[in-house]
Amino acid sequence: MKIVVTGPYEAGKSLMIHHITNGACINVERRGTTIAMDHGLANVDGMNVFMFGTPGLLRFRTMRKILSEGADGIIFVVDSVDPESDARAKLFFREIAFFLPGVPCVVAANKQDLQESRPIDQLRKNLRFLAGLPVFPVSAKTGENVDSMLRTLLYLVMMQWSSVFRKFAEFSGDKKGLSKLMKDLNIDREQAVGYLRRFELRKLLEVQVGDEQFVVKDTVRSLLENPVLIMPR
Ligand SMILES: Nc1nc2c(ncn2[C@@H]2O[C@H](COP(=O)(O)OP(=O)(O)OP(=O)(O)O)[C@@H](O)[C@H]2O)c(=O)[nH]1
Ligand SMILES: [Mg+2]
Repeated sequence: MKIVVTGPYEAGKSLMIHHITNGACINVERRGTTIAMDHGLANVDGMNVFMFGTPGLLRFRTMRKILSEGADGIIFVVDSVDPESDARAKLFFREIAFFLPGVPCVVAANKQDLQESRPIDQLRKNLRFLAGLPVFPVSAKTGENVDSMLRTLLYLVMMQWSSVFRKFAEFSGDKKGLSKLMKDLNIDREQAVGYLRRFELRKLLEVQVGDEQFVVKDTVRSLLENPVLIMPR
């Protein structure tokens, strides 16, 4: 999956990616401020999760647009401590909703390890755009709640793709996999091949014999059939 982590300056996006990827990430930064991107790979129950962090300075909008392209899910990070970042959070939220309409999103109310952090109820009052979104009190520093938040997002993403994923799992290894996918989902060849490319790139499956046959990776098969397995236990 491709997950984009965005939000205002200094909210904790880079530290969040560092935690999620166990340090297996890069941050293109200058004096602690991300100027291009964070990128890293996490593995959740055998599923590859490609993490992309955006710069938090307003002027890097083009970079955020490029990084957001084709993302399957969004982690929107807000600073629970600093009320001065609220106005920027609002702008950034409007921006990501424009780049990625309809893409599942969870909100990380970050820095909850600090005593002066605002509780979720207070944040919901200050940041009206949070209405209707799942908000998780987290700390990128201690890692508190980060895993639950990520798993919930992955669940929401897989639910959005559940009809497609179920068919992938059903026709995995079938010599006429692509044709059956087209027929059952009532889509044309171009769209079906588009799905194959998308999920091949995300390492959920391998395409063989032209595009006719595909094989879902063993490690993710049960997840694609039953997304609830990824939810926090
Ligand atoms: N106490 C505490 N500090 C945090 C937490 N998350 C981030 N920080 C600190 O906040 C500062 C900014 O963190 P970054 O991860 O660089 O924030 P960012 O959103 O990537 O910042 P930009 O890329 O510049 O927009 C750093 O000093 C972090 O150590 C947290 O959960 N708790
Ligand atoms: Mg950063």
